[in-house]
Amino acid sequence: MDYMFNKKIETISRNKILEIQLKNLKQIVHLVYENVSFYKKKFKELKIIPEDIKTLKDIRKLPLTTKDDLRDNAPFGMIATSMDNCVELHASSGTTGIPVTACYTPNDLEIWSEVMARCLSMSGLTNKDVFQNPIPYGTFTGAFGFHYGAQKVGALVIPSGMGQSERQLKLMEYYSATFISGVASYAMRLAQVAQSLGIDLHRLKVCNGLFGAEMFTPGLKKRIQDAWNMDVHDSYGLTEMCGPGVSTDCDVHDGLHLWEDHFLAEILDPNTLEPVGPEEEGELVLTTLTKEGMPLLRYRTRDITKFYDQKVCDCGRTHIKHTPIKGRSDDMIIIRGTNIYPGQIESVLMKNKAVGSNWRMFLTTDDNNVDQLTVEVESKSLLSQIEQIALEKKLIDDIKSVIVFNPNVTVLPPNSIAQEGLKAKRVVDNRKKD
Ligand code: DLL
Repeated sequence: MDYMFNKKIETISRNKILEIQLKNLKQIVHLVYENVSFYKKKFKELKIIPEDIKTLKDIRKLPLTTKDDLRDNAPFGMIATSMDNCVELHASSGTTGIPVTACYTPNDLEIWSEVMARCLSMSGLTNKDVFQNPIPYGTFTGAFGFHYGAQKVGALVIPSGMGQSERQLKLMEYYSATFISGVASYAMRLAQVAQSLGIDLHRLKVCNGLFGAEMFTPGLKKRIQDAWNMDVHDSYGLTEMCGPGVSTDCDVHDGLHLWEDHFLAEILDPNTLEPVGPEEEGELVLTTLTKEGMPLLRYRTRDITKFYDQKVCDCGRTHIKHTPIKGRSDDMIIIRGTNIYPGQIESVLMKNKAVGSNWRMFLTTDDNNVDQLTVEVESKSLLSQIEQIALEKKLIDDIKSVIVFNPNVTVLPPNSIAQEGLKAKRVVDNRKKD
């Protein structure tokens, strides 16, 4: 069974967790009310004061916070302390406009390291490991979160940064790396590069990996496991909370433990904004309980998941578990009246052994004004024309069974879909908008 970085807090009783949450919630509510004009205004509009928060259920009286609120107050309008107290800044990639900026006090960095150390230990990292971190070091939270956490565990960190796949593989071999991290799709990209260079990944010493930052279906997880012959864990997080470090799956591999002493989680119906029923799916909404730099109340993550009802896991941890993120509510595509998450397509593709790991989907409108879906996917190895046509037919049938109508499928040779940017871009929507 996996090692616990902070056994006392990871196995603390449910009653105690709730007690800590209430105490911290009251404090954070005071902090933002007194220091962030955005929240002071919201409290006035809602006719509430911090003293109205008497129980955890009272959280529902508090305002929700959205990415637009953060953008409207960018870059530093949501900071709850003097800038003199902040020592580090990170920002989300800002693919859709103004980046979200978060500032950290020394205590925020300490807590970030602690939650990441818990996630990494849960995934098997110890002070005997050589930890390679192939994530870009920069304003993206990924590299620093893993770096701080791995050092806190006491592992030897190789800050290899991202890119230059051949160099990454050589470093792994040269320094006998035992544990790697990264953006989920990059682990598969590295495996493909290794194959084309004739490097046998099973000969490397790497036996554990913790990945995340984007859609991470069980199918892709299994692919990475098999390609690298290692145990793979799923790491979830977002810049607005700290970066990676919010939750990770334990060795039971059935749900991700979310650190409830630092984050208070709710799952709401994204349309009604009411809490969903037990084990029902909805949008994850998070409140930071201990942050000083940029504490947030009820932040709408847009990430779709559900909680498990079971409170104590076989691993002994008491912190709540959620299912792997199914997708973002803003990623859901409605095509010919059917709701599709890209993850559903990926799940079908990853089940097929002839399929490689890179894929994307195009949405277009044909001359009759009907929406069309085309899935482009790489094959695992070079195929003959007959094999290619057979695979395309098979994938059309398999995808149809999930989305009801016939998609177009094009199978491409290995390594032919170029990846731009840090996170894989799976959906290209070129439909006519009227
Ligand atoms: O991606 C933080 C991170 C870095 C997490 C490295 C894990 C590993 P952002 O760039 O702010 O932060 O993007 C956050 O990415 O709201 C999810 O939609 C998505 N995401 C992150 N982790 C996962 C995961 C980092 N494990 C957004 N599974 C989140 C699915 C994920 N989606």
